[in-house]
Amino acid sequence: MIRWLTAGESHGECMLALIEGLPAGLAVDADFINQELSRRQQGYGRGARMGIEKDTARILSGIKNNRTLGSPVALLVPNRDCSIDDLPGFTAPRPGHADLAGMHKYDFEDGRCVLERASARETVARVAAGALCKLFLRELGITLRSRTVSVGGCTNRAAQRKRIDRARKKGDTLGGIFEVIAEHLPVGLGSYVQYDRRLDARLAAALVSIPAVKGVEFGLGFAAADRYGSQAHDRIYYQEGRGYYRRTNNAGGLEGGMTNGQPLVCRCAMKPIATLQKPLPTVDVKSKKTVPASVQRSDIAAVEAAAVVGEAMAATVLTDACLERFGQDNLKMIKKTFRQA
Ligand code: EPS
Repeated sequence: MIRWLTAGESHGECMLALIEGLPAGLAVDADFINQELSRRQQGYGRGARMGIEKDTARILSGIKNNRTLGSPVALLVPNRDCSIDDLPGFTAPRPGHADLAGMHKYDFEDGRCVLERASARETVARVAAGALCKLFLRELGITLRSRTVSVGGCTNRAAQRKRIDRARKKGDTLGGIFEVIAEHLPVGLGSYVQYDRRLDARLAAALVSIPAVKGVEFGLGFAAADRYGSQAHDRIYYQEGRGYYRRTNNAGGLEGGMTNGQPLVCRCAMKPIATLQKPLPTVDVKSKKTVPASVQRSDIAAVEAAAVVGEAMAATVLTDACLERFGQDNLKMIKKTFRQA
């Protein structure tokens, strides 16, 4: 089992990931981790911060000569903008952000005390941790990719850009839908025997934890609810040499909370970014008067970046499920068990 946590404030010194449970003997490709961090920074509609940062990870522990030791791996990504103590506070919580509930919960008068940790900048650490998991999965031949399905309802790339430009002009923001696909998965990751072992439940929890993600579906997802069973389920075929196979993948690679050998297809709906340059009205927590919400530097849309975070989150869950099924201690043994399964 892997256990992992992140630490770091958006404008603090750094973002950190601490991952325990990766097997010994895994080659750690630092360039790959940095490529993943760079992918997270891309996308049309990102904010000015992405021009400031050049996210690069330092591996602080858990490796010797670039191979994992089985001990906890700590990854550190410095923040170039580390002005946390100099940034102004605010008392006008942004609708849709963590500000108001966070101020109430932790007894802060200043919304910045919430913003700093609630910021989607935290996903830097998730992508770093996810990159390590991807390296592990790659050893078993399992690959992950993603794509942006839509932004603000537009599926065409040119239309998405136009929509983002229009949102920027209006001081507004957009959300969208992204898809994460994992391929070459073995049959039987996860289990039907207990609710918390179902792989779809574990993936959904991981994906919906991404800031602004409000919905997750697998395969046909919500659309399956409108179909006859005969038109929703994937027929099973068998061929000598090939084994069992399907001609459709409406289930998105999961049946009974387990992988069925088909590509895993998860789709996530992301709400529009909560920081608007032309802010919504809110209530000032000091004066209790109606005021415009606090305006912060932010993204217009970040669906492309969220898709990379989605890959990382899915990679952590799939790594966990593989370790559960094929062993935990060292890569050599895991690969051997994997081949025999
Ligand atoms: C982000 C860093 C943040 C935001 C954005 C994502 O940096 P800053 O606040 O300094 O501009 O650009 O965060 C949000 C949109 C949010 O709502 O928290 C990043 O690294 O991804």
